[in-house]
Amino acid sequence: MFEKILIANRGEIAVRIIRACREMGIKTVAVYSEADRESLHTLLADEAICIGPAPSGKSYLNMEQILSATVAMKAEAIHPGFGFLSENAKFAELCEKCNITFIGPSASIINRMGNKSEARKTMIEAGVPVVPGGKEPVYSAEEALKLAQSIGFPVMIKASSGGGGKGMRISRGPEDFDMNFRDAQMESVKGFSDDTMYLERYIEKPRHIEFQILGDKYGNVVHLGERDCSIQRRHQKVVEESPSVAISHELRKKMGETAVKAAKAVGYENAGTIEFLLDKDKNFYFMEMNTRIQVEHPVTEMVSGLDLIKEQIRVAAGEPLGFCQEDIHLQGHAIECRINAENPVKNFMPCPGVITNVHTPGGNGIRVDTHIYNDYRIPANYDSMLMKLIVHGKDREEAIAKMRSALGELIIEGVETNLDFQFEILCHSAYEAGDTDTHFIQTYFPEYCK
Ligand code: MV4
Repeated sequence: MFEKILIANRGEIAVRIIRACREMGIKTVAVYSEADRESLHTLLADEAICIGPAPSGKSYLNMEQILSATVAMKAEAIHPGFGFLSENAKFAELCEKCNITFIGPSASIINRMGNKSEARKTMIEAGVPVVPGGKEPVYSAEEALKLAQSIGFPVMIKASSGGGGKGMRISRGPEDFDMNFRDAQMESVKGFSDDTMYLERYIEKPRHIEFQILGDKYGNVVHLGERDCSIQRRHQKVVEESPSVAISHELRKKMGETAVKAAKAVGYENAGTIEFLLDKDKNFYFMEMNTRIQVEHPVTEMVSGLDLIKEQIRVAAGEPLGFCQEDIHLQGHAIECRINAENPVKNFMPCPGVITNVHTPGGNGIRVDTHIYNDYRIPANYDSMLMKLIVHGKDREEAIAKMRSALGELIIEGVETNLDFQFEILCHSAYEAGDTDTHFIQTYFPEYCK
């Protein structure tokens, strides 16, 4: 096992990783920017090293600085968390070259799955269902229109390097195709310096269902069930839960086996997520693979009883998975609400500032993952997520009741948050009924979508 791990991240996930390491008897090194001297991860790690100024480009994204810090502090492995360098194939490759273990899949897998049209092609060849559409990428509006006509409208135009909805457009017919294709491609060139596009049939009001998978160095892969992350706002997840109300035991088995097949097709190692779109008729389609630990991993931990960060560290150190698919028993129902420093009535504008008072809920089945504390100053340089409130109940009804109770108890003062918005969602009859597709917020909270 590793003796010392460097955590190349900040905020609640850095704290989460430090705690897992400490429980495993592994020493921790935090890296921090000049804006994060007083951040909880900096204070909580065994050792901490400043890696540069506040802007992430000069600190948390600065590969040379992070690698130098790892060597200087004599850490054997880097946990990248999520965001920042977590899906940067070049960084994973540099780690490999420096003889530092990158806690995640290999650089070549990150590269292959980060290219969405290549991932799609890989899955087609592996016999994994994908959204009907083209197998090869397209580069010009003319060839794309021909393909769109053979797929049938409406179509989704997507950038191969896209993410977070960037470089993505719907085309409802040949009349609007040219403009949408050019817009999407321009956005992709601007954002990712890549003009590679691909087309899929547009699925109306799908659910976003993702399967957690875990693989070791010996070809063993298991899935840990699904998370329903359909409640999103501008491609940012707001509420996540497991299991999904839309998935029967039989469908879970089928989708889970498909997720494992997808992971095995690329020789996947470490924790990963297979994202599917689920349509109204319960057809499911591979959409993307995420090659990192995700923000919403705690909902899977709550229903599976596993610690995903510890599992990541164990498999990265070369240990085989200590269980097989039959050993995994998913129990009860978990929900996560993301609490952000933002103002829902001002278009969810981020609201950095000083936390003047925080009171966190607790009790049976309540988990709080956060890095905030009284008098903590939230820097304006990073994302606005302050806390993840996670609950676990025997069934969905109990989990909802626990989340309402926990949200009601939570106090965060000094900055605006989306706490009241989360409470409104959890109290909505459509949420209670499980009527939660990807248009949930637009449909039931149009006043927040202006
Ligand atoms: C789709 C789709 C419908 N049909 N693809 C959004 C972000 C990117 N990861 C993929 N996305 C979508 N792809 C086809 N062929 C609808 C979405 C989509 C969406 C997906 C998951 C969660 C929320 C969403 C919100 C709007 C659109």
